[in-house]
Order: sequence, then C-alpha cells, then structure tokens
Amino acid sequence: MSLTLYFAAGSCSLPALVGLEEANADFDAVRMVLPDGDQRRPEYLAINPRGRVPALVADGVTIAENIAVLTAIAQRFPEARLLPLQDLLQLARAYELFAWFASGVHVAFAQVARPERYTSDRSAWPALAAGGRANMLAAYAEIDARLEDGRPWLLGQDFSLADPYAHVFFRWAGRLGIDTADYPAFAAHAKRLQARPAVKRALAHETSDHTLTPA
Ligand SMILES: N[C@@H](CCC(=O)N[C@@H](CS)C(=O)NCC(=O)O)C(=O)O
Repeated sequence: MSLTLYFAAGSCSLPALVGLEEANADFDAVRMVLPDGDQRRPEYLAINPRGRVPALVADGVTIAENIAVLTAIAQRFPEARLLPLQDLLQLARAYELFAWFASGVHVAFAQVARPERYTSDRSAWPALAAGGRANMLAAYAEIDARLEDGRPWLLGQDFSLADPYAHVFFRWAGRLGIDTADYPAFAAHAKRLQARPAVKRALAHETSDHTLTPA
C-alpha cells in the first residue's frame, strides 16, 4: 500500500506523522507551507477540497480529518498499538479525547487564531478570541488534571495517538500567551512524548525539503 501524508509544521497534523513513525511505516511526507497558501493550490485542492491538513492518501484515495486519518493509521498498523483496538472502553476513551480535541479544543484555538473562519464582522473578533482563550485555559487545566495522578499517558499506562494529538495544543500555548509551566503534569507529558524516538523523527519532517512546491 502506498501512503502519502500531507502535513504542515506546527499544525494538527503532528499525531498523524507520529503515528506513521511509531509504526515504522513506509510513507512519503509532503510538507505544506500554510503561510504560503500551499493548502489552497489547485494541486492540493484536488487531493483535499477542504484545503486543510492532515490528508493521508492511501493507494490514491484521500482520507481527510484527523479522527479519520488517525483511525486509518492505527487500523493499518495494529502491531504498533497506536489505539487500544481490542479494549472497547479504552477505545471509547480515546475517541472521547479525539472528538473533544477536534471539535472543542481545536475550535477554541481557531476562535483566537482564525476568527475570520467564524464571522467577517471584525467587531466580533475580540469577543470570539476572548471566549476561545478562556476555553483553551479550561482545556489545558482539564488535560493537566487528567495527568495529575502520575499516569504517563492520557489513557493510562499505554501510549496512544491521543498523546501526540494533545501535544499539538501544548505547542500552541505560546501563540496564546499561555505559560505551560502553569500545567506541570501536561508539561511533563510533553517532555516524555518528545523523548520518544518516533516523535523525534516526526518532528524532523517539519524541516524537510519534501514540499508541495519545491524551490
Ligand atoms: N477538522 C480538521 C481541521 C484541520 C485544520 O484546520 N488544519 C489546519 C492546520 S492545524 C489547516 O489545515 N489550516 C489551513 C487553513 O486553515 O488554511 C481536522 O481535524 O483534521
């Protein structure tokens, strides 16, 4: 099976990259440069008409949206144990986090960083941003509290793709002027995550030359 992941540095495509690296998958990684508008180029819109990353192309078929992409990677490489596929309750917990991350936390961040997505009325942007920031603070507190019992990973003893997904938001804290030192358990989780060889390899893709529009 041929696999190509379209991703962008510093974006929510990190867990997909981590998943493929954790699985030691044979895949091509194409780095999209969002500030340059790569996501709106016709050649990318032909792959993902929504113009967002991540997009995973498996044997010529596009899978978009993080939850679908992460599910596809975890199912394709079951031996990598990227999701607790055999444990119904733990799997439900993983999807609970995925759904909250995609439809709650990510959306709260976008209210701050991308208010134009919600309304063209600029006078509403400060209120949107304030609400988004408050929701992000609540999300950091919730993730921190979940890890406070000393568990290494969000689901407990076992790593899952919920961990690099949460790390996306940890990385975005600086863009919100939020000090991650206020969330010590989440900060320890970030350190633990970054120590994983697969995460190091995933992060290395962020500076690769494999771009949609090579110079
Ligand atoms: N619901 C989508 C959101 C994807 C998304 O918004 N990705 C951002 C990067 S974190 C993006 O591609 N932004 C480009 C843009 O908005 O132009 C998912 O969960 O995959």
